[in-house]
Amino acid sequence: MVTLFRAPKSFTTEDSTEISCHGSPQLVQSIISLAIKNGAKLAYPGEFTLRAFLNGRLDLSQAEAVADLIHASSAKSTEIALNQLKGHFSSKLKELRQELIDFAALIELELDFSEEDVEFAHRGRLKDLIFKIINVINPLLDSFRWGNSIKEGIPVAIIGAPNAGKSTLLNTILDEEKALVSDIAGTTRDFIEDTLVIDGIMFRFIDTAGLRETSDILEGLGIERSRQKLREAEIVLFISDIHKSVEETTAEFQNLALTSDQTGVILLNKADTISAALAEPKTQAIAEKSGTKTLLITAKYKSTLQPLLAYFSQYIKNHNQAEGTIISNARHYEALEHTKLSLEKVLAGMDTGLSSDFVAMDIREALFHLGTITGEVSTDDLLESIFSKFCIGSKKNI
Ligand SMILES: Nc1nc2c(ncn2[C@@H]2O[C@H](COP(=O)(O)OP(=O)(O)O)[C@@H](O)[C@H]2O)c(=O)[nH]1
Ligand SMILES: [Mg+2]
Repeated sequence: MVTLFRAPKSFTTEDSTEISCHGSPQLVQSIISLAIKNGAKLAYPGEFTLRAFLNGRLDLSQAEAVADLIHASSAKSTEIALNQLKGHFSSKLKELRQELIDFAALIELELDFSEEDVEFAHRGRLKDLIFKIINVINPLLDSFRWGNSIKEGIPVAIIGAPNAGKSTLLNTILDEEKALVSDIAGTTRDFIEDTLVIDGIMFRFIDTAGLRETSDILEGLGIERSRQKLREAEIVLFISDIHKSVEETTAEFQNLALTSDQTGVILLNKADTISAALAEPKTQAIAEKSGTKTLLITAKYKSTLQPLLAYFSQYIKNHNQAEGTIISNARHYEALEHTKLSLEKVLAGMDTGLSSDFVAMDIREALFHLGTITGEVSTDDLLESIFSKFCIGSKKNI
């Protein structure tokens, strides 16, 4: 079936057609070949969206949202991409940018009359505008850490001594025999990673090689990777045998030296091999001594992991509370940060009585960075790096 879209009422605003057919690759291939034989050419990655952008159908951040939507792996990342696609975020930025452009024009006008010492641009109002823009930028910058976690998946490292039950835990959480489990210490050498969506948010669970001193070179390399995964994680599940002493487990956990950005949970494993009368007071004691959430589990049995899964749900709830737009795009984050720095330079310049031409330069710089987000300012390199990531279309440079 062929659908015809007449310009400008199409995605790219150009005349276009879509062909719908049954999904067998062979069938699709022969239709494509037939089209090419009749003068069609293959689209480059992201070419349709690039055309939509160049023809003014979408701005750049909306075009990026299309790519995010294609790659979205959870309900929440879909929601963020859709919000960005709707353009509230970019229209707000465009509005502020326009106000700033108006001021820049006035200041530049002053430069033409520099002999006469006139002031067209009211400095107090310019300051107000800059504070207003910074107040819009700040919460966006703050939202990025969470936004990025939603997009890439929240990294959860499973850390602990050999044979603590890390691989068993991974397998039980995933409901899959993903990692090899054995009673031979040092079984897991490289890290193993898989994702699971909980309450609309993707988590990346990373099983690692057990931390210990070793003379085995391969195991040593694995342990080095464990430490790297530990540093990169947002949540660290520290798993330890319930038979270990309160002091030992607490000290090992504290040795991980988690940063203030990271959240740790202590999991005391192999509850099935000890009486509850012994295990429960011990769990209590470790929780108190470490000041960290501590759960008693039997990694082999999913039913014992309910409190852990509830913990993840609560973690999501706490982070989702923040209102407003969430940014998940590293490029936007960087551009906003640069905008803020330039605006702070404008403020500092005005406070120290810097001459108008320098103030104007800093405003131009802020306008540039702000403009790169929505694509009012763009270069071929930038467009290429964005649209080549669409991964749909023939693999050739734009
Ligand atoms: N009884 C019992 N054994 C467990 C439990 N979790 C793991 N194990 C055993 O402990 C050994 C080491 O487990 P593994 O997951 O490979 O530990 P890792 O080295 O930390 O990855 C294996 O023999 C597992 O069967 C548990 O909850 N209860
Ligand atoms: Mg293992």
